[in-house]
Amino acid sequence: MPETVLLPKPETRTGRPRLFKVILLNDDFTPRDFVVKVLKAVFRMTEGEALGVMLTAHRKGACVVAVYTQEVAETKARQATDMGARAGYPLAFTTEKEG
Ligand code: NFA
Repeated sequence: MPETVLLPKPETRTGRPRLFKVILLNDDFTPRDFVVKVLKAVFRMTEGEALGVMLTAHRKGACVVAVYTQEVAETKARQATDMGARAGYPLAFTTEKEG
């Protein structure tokens, strides 16, 4: 009889988990201070860090917020995007595989 071999998930197979960037996308509608509030709440940034990331996205179109393991990156991107949606803003965070 062939036997089923259960492989560990990729994250438990290696000491170097795949990392994902969380990226903040600019839009024309979300107020600057709301973006700063979300960055501080979800990504535990100081006011100065949050202002810098918000302004970079505002000027360049997008800014890397932070790098995490895949599940953490996707959860934080969804939480941050949901905060905007609940307030009626199109604020968007995406994730992208690092390297
Ligand atoms: N561009 C938005 C504004 O001028 C601010 C913003 C910055 C929105 C970064 C989204 C991301 N109100």
